[in-house]
Amino acid sequence: MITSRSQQLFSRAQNCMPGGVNSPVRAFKSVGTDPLIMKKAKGARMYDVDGNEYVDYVCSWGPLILGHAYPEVIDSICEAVHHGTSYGATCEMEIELAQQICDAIPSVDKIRMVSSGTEAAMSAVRLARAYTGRDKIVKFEGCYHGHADIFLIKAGSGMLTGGVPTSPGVPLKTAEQTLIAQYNSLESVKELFDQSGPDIACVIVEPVAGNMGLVLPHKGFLEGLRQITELHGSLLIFDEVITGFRLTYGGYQNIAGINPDLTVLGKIIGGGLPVGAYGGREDIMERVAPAGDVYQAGTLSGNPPAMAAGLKTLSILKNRDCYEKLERSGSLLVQQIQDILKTRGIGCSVNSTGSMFTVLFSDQEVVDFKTVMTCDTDRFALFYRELLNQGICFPPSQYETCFLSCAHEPDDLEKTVKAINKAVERVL
Ligand code: KE4
Repeated sequence: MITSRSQQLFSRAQNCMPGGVNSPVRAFKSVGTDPLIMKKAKGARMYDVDGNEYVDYVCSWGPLILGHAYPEVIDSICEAVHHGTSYGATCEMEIELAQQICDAIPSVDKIRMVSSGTEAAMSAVRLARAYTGRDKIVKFEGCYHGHADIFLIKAGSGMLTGGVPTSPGVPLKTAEQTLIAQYNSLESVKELFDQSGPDIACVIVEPVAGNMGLVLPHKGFLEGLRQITELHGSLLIFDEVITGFRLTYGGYQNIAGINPDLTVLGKIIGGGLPVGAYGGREDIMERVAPAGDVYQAGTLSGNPPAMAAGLKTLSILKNRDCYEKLERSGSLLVQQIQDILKTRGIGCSVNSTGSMFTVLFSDQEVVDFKTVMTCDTDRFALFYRELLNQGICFPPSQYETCFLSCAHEPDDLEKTVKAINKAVERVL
């Protein structure tokens, strides 16, 4: 049920913003309804401009692991801004946050703060190219690393040729430098290295894929990437923008016991303010200007309020039993969704880990881009709108991941299960 004030504001937005949004997925295009315009949020709840209340599973696409407007985070931001919003010079808090992250993720010796995940991922690839002296990169179909040209590439015919641009504006010459492999297929990676090994600077991967719906790495997949890249002298980059501090106090790499050469971070480390970061082995990071010759810069990199939000968020995650609560809530909710789906027969499943899950409308197990493409997105759209009408706000796309926060309480989960039960009855 889209409310009238949302519609009024959305039509105004369309007069001055492309598609009426500042990021495409927010336009709700794939779920067949106009987007909601939000007015405020607190804990696990969001409120649109007409005062409709929603249990929120977007969590700003991952950053708000503590929940919306977490008092101690807000207090830290307020305290920081009273001393100025940006100095254009180093402040103590960015040193502190850098150290906290390096202490939490063993593979990260040094780290550079930037202002978005895209900036972090594109800078990590530039660094890998400089460090190896090679131009090609390998990414996986269905993985997303932000909107830099090098990442907006779909596999061309056959996986061994250079990609073709997905988005207009990406030069063919750029696209040809990006090779596309299939997630969970070491075979597809080996083939690319057989063809172009000496030219491949890096493999960049989401260790748990969150941008084609949630897809978990098969046993041995990530370890295989580590071996292949080592064998060929390429770098392994873990894009942990979603998974960084989401599943444990550190990266998914801490859980998997794998040391990538570079790690890309964002979302949670900014506590809801714009922060990205890339870090890794000292000998690689020392190539970044001004220590080295690989240029990268940013006006608001390391700004005090964003650092304050990130520092407070990480210190709360580190010192309280957040991950136990997130794990408990996640497995309880997913179990109840699976129980509902069992009564409905085929056509729907749940991929999940910790506080991340996606309800997938396919009768196949979703393990990569090819299988996620078997999802019935019309059914998902119907399911989505049914949930929305009952005050549950999932990410508006089949190809995204739901996030729980520490603020989701039993009554939020009960409300969600009831709504899903009703929505599934209508859809399946
Ligand atoms: P940003 O530039 O949006 O801060 O981060 C890009 C990025 C990089 N790597 C991964 C694994 C990511 O998931 C993202 C951004 N995630 C999307 C949603 N899945 C952000 C939401 C949006 O684009 O509006």
